[in-house]
Amino acid sequence: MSTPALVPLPASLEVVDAAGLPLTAATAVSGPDSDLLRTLVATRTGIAPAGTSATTPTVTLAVEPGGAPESYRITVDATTATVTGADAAGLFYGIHTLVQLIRPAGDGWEIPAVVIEDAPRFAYRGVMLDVARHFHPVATVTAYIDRAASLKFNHLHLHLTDDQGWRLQLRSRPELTEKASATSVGGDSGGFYTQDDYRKIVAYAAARHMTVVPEIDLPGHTHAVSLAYPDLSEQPVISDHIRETVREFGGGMPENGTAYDGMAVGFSSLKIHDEATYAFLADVLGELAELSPGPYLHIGGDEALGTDAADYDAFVGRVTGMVAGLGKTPVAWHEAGTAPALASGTVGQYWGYITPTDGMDEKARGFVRGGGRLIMSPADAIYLDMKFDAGSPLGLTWARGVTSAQRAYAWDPAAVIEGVTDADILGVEAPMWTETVRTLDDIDALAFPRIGAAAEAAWSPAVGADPERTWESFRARVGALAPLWARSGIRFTALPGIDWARED
Ligand code: TNX
Repeated sequence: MSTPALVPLPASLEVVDAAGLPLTAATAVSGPDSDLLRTLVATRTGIAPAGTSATTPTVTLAVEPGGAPESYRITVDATTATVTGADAAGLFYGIHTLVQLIRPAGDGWEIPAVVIEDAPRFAYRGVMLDVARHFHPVATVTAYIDRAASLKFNHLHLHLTDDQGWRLQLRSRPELTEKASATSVGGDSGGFYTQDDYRKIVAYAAARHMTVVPEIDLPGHTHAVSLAYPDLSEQPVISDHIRETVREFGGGMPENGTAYDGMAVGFSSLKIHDEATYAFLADVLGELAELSPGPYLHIGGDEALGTDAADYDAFVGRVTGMVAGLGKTPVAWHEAGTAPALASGTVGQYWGYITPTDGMDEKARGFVRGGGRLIMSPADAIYLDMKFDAGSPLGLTWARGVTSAQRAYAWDPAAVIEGVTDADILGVEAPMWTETVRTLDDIDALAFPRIGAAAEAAWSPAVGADPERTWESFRARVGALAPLWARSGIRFTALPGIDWARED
């Protein structure tokens, strides 16, 4: 009997040498989230299990408090499958594991006989979606939430603002979306979320045990602000990098007060010595904190290339303090780790390479020294917007060129930054920047299957702690998910090196 193929790999899986549970229209389902399981089984098999509890076989779902947060246990034999979560999230993840277990048997379907005990390695397991470079409507965001939640991700980081657009309507500053949301990269159309849209996203995520982490990128990546509030913005700093990007990718030179639809980074900055900037940020961050029930508020901080280093440090010190004052935990990209006055407990997001360059590791360690922890997003491993095929129009290549599924897999979060161990790591996040990404199909094509590697880095035992935590094992396991993904409408890319399963 072949070993069940699960992604992310569970903490423990025992295959029992016995008959599995037949899955038919007569199979009964009972307990909390029965409807979710029925829907997922119907998507996977075309059969909706509609038996009553008096009939066998039976799937029993339950929550029994006591275990680790988000943990669950599954036992399957010929008459009963039981999924027991330590909490509602644990049950939710157990249900998704059970669905991955479903396999064809004869003319029908079965769940193989197993015992699984599972719990996450890291508490924070994130995906990021850039809705600024290209605006993505609510339906795309909720579809991505479903995809990510099924792989046990529990945070959705929304990159809500950048040079190209401001995507969240604010009551205190309505001019932002009125004047700075109309376009996307390449002259594509823009858009923004109304407050109701944003609340809908937050609620949809929460119902799938995901917390939204909103980001307002500061003090750079703020060209859009100049369309609404020209007085708050410095003039663009035009560097060789900007000229090169314009040569390579087209688009005009950034000009304050005019929408920017190119792909250059690092030219914009808010005025750091003007108190009006902080009055603006008090409104923006205050309203964002009020709209966002989650504990985190991301203030960006990346690539402020035109900003003087001392000014930058002073700015992120002050702004992380403002966020802490709102009762939220600030999160910032790793550059902010240089700031001596960073609010204590600020979380850093590392986006350097798996072998750090240019002192990025030292910047990241600054957060740990400040009593905070790190989110690991190494660009050359799990930036989902890196090109998987030189010939595809999708994706970029700056993080060590065209990538592969194996490169996305072969790293461990605790082996990237010297001195940073599991205790210093809050979790792992896979960002999706959208300069080249316009649709859900584009998102799927880039994210799948590499998002599976990110899920495994975030959830599964460390590399070396389990004999199945290898590329050889992953390439077989992730390939076995192809029928589930196809039936779920996920337009994944059949990357080379993976044994893609077929089911006719
Ligand atoms: C770098 S990594 C950026 C983004 C770009 C991305 C494209 C980081 C924090 N900033 O502004 O969209 O590269 O891959």
